Amino acid sequence: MTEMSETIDSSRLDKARGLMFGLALGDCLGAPFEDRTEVTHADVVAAENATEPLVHTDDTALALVLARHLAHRITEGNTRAGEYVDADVLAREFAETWEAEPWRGYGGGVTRSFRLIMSGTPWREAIRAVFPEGSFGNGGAMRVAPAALVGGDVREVVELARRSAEVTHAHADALHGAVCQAVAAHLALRLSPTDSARAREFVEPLREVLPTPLWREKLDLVVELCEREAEPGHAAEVLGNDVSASGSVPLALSSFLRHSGRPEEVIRFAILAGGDTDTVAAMAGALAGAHSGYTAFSPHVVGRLEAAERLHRCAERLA
Ligand code: AR6
Ligand code: MG
Repeated sequence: MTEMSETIDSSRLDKARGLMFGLALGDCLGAPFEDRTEVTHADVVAAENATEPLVHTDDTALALVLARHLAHRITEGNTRAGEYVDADVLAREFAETWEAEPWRGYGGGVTRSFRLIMSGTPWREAIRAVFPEGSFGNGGAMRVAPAALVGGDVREVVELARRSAEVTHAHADALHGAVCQAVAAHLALRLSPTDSARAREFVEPLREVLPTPLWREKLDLVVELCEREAEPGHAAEVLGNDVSASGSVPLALSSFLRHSGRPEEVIRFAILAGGDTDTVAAMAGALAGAHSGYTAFSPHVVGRLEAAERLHRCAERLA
């Protein structure tokens, strides 16, 4: 191996680790602050500096399932991105993971779908039995970032995002949310850690894959808020901070773009914006880690993650 390819491989691995650890870190640090009001910067820093293990929620649990699924499908010899997701198997793996640890904070709708799947209902029927128009929750987007590690280009990443999300989230806005988050992760992986992301340029490719007035308006607002250096509370008022995909994915993107190059600040911004803090911070953290890499996080805080070993293994297999 030449010196150059060694450098490329080590930066690829650092970014893959950064994506996985950033997701888990945002989830774990954000979880205790969900729906709390009047949280300060000092509260979040105190949570970072504490010493107890960091316990994750459904966001990290299902991202690990997707990462393992993708790694397994590729190892089995599937060579086209369309084959990296076996929807029937993935739906079953998500449901089994819920059944093993139902206390991780799953949404009410997916809980009912997973119960139906475990009792033998095919996933397509199960999810329509719960919400006939499909769930518009952010569950497809919160776990999607590992897809960006295996999709070779935007088209493949879009396909993987949709296929991995639709087994639980069939509503068009949930799918748009997953596509937005996955393509943003793809772009963050390709951006040098020494360059900061420029909001207006960064969202251009996202506009191409999100051809609806709602999402294009959200992207315009993301750019405007970044350029005005809006505070987290104001960004949440404008973009939303709830459990819907359209009310949370843009806020995560905005957190990343506002502080790109400073991953701890990205996660703090997402948490200070309030609402569904674990999921917004998980999505923002995945983008920040994909951009800045694992080595940009404090060793103290990543060392406290409950799933640290599994996150390392998944990143190594997918990188
Ligand atoms: N009609 C009405 N309400 C809906 C609909 C719909 N079509 N879709 C979603 N909801 P869910 P998630 C509401 O259950 O997206 C966890 O804390 C409904 O109230 O599909 O996987 C995660 O960590 C439903 O219970 O779950 C995320 O933070 C809720 O949206 C968050 O929940 C969530 O949709 C979302 O998880
Ligand atoms: Mg959660």
